[in-house]
Amino acid sequence: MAINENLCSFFSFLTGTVMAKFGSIDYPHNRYNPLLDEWILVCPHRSKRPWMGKIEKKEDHQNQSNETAAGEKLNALSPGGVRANGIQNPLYNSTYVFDNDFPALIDTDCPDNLNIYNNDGNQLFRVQPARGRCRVMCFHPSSRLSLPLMSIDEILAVINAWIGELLKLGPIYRWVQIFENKGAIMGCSNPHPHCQIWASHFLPNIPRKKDQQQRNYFEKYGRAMLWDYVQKELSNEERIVLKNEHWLALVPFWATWPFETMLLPYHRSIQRLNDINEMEKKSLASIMKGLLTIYDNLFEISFPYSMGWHGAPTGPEYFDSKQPHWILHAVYYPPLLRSATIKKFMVGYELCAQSQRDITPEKAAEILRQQNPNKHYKI
Ligand code: H2U
Repeated sequence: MAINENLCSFFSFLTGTVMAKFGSIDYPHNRYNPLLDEWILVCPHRSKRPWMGKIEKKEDHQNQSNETAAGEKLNALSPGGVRANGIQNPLYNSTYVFDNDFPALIDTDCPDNLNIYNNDGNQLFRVQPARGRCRVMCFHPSSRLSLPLMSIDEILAVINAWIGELLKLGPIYRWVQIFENKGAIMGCSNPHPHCQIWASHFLPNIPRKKDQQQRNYFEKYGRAMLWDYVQKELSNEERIVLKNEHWLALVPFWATWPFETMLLPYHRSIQRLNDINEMEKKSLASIMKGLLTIYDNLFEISFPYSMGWHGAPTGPEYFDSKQPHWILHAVYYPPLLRSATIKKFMVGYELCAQSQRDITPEKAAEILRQQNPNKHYKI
């Protein structure tokens, strides 16, 4: 029964006006992601396939979302909450940032020469030290509020706290990854609204690739890749979900996840979060609220995703230098596909060969645009 309901609602989603308007690319094709130098296989006709696989429980999202009574109980991230190591949080009334009690990266004196695996200099067994610092940021004192349910000023406080962390960690670390895992389906371990910050002395794979690709483009054309990309998107608009005076939320041409979006500035070239002015911060808070409200309204759940900020790399040599090949952007990767209960799995062909998606980015953008960014389904 649940399977049929899900299929029916998804078919009606994709048929009618949406299908008629964007029915032109209805055959399999590969799309290029210039930021990562990768191809994505797009198979729109596959949206029609029956689903006999895993159906997530809708209540799972709700139980693990931060809006239930369960989430209200004092937990380790709440004001006054006692953390796993016995430390009690202060009674904070806005954002609160602390060093992760279980950090993946630490700044201890790991030896530079880790040659136990390749003491003959063999290139097939390379090891490098990995040092860094991990932080946790609580967005709000209430466990019941996710970002789209917060006020603009409360989201602004989160943006300011992100910038504060970047200003503190950026001069020291080569990369400062701010990311939010939302929902248990994305591996989030705590329902209190929060994100993490992992700062490392090395440039991780994805930013390293993005840095190289954008640099190559800049050297060839004398303009930032994402600047050119955004101007093209503005002239067409079919992948744009939301726009305000400074920011654009769109489903990238090369999106991999069904309702993946990218948030980026379009009025001027901005390299990093700490480059944005007060007006831009406020309009960023506003577009974040709108985009996340759209996400929640789509399946009427607290929408799960992993999001992260990507801006010009940092570190002692680079923090104060201009890196005009970069444009700041946030990426949102939600796992849900057909409904609140059907998840897209990146397995099989995706793991063994290449990322693949069914619904086209244009259809995904159209579906997201149909949601009201100004009214959350819960309010
Ligand atoms: P996630 O929900 O994305 O897993 O992030 C929660 C982080 O909070 C996680 O990295 C940390 C976990 O290590 N944490 C503490 O540092 N102390 C605690 O007492 C609970 C959770």
